[in-house]
Amino acid sequence: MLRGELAPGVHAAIVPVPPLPATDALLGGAMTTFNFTAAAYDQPAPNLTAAELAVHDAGDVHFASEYFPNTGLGPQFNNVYCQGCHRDNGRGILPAAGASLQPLSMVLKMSLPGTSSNGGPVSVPNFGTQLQTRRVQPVALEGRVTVTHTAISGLYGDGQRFSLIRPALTVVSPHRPLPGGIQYSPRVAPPSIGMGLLEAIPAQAILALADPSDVNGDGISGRANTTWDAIAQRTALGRFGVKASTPTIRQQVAGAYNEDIGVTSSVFPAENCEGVYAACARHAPELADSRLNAVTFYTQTLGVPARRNMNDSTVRMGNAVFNSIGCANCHVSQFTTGTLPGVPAASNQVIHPYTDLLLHDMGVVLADRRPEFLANGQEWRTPPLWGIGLSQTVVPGSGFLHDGRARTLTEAILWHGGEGLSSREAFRTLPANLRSALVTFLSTL
Ligand code: HEC
Ligand code: HEC
Ligand SMILES: [Ca+2]
Ligand SMILES: [Ca+2]
Ligand SMILES: [Ca+2]
Repeated sequence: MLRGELAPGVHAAIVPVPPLPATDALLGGAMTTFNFTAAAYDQPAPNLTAAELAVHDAGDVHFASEYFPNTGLGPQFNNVYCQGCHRDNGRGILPAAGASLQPLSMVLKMSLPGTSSNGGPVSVPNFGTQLQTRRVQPVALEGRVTVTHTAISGLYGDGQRFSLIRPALTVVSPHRPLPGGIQYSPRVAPPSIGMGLLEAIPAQAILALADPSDVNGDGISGRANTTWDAIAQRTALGRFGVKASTPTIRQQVAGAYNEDIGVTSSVFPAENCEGVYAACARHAPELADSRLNAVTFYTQTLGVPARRNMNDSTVRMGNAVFNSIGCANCHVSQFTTGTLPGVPAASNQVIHPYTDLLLHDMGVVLADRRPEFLANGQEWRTPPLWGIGLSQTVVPGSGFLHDGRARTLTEAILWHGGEGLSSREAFRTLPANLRSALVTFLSTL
């Protein structure tokens, strides 16, 4: 028997979860929304006051406003606005194989081995910690990226075949020679819904789930990331980004303006290319604090779509499979938020994000081999699963996992390794009807 394979007869023991009370459909508590169209991720939380909604709407406008060289764009950047990567707050897209096109809605992080003075990744001289694939003339282009895909196939327990694709990104035509030993991490933009609620989860509730040396012996050893709070200038629990290396939404947003769009702010006043070209020299911040505040508030107050068809019998069966094969050990279904200063709408809510916000070793096949603060090269933060069934409605063609390699929810599960291997193996060896029930359940989140 493969590790994690269910003992014969266990399938029969999986019975549908009982019908759930209607309130369980409110994944985002009072921030839950009921638009299930392509605009599903672009809804303000319904519990904002009129004054809050006005700030949210101002942030929405900025999120979708393009930058130009005369408004601060670049000189080195990946995209001209937030919306370019998080289309309608949805996911980025992994470029097709063979294309030497720019991966516009994904970024390639890069660093040298070791840790910087604040505990984070070490900058690559002349490149920093992210490759910008666009630039404003006459500044040189940091480099281009080409994408290749390798096909991998495998078999389900019942002999049915599946195939996966594993992408690789390569830097070509770098503006300066690349030193040896660079660690790269390709990442597609994740959805940006429900962020205020994740920020409002009390740190103790997250830390309580950490089990770094697997004391309870369930094979799951989630660890919290401890990162650098650039605003408070101290170490802090990380929650955001695919390795939970960012402590707050404000820092995530200011960081995105800086690295992704080339726009400086009071939080990050240096251009991402400072010291490399004259056009990158220090100048007054390009982003007004009022705009940073509005985009931060906007991102914190996007609603989360409600669950659909929760009490359908197949969905209840899929939910039972989710619980019984260990998915819920990392994709933790329920938290109660604490108080998030300035965002009362996100405070004191019972939510169902399906994440523990902890880092897990997901095995060599998903590894980027690039540490980020305490996260090692095989660890990733459990992503929230709320809204995941609408991801491809919001952005057709978008995939799953940190680099967008999984074309379907099924493929996302099949890529789980490391601490997720026993769940993955249990899934792989389930009868087809139970595999399908699990995926149906995910598609209702
Ligand atoms: C070039 C593409 C790109 C642009 C432009 C971009 N992002 Fe992102 N965004 C990403 C990627 C990639 C990540 C994951 C980053 C990481 O793991 O460190 C991310 C992460 C995030 C997250 C955290 C999501 C989570 O689940 O933790 C938020 C919030 C966010 N972006 C908001 C914004 C905002 C607001 C803007 C505009 C100021 C913006 N992004 C611009 C690509 C982009
Ligand atoms: C050990 C913890 C763990 C377990 C157990 C686990 N997951 Fe995950 N899951 C993760 C992590 C971490 C990722 C992100 C990996 C990456 O991006 O490379 C992830 C990613 C996913 C994604 C893609 C999410 C996205 O936004 O792209 C889906 C879907 C998913 N898991 C479903 C499941 C299901 C279903 C199960 C049970 C069969 C399961 N997971 C078991 C930790 C876990
Ligand atoms: Ca600039
Ligand atoms: Ca750079
Ligand atoms: Ca454990």
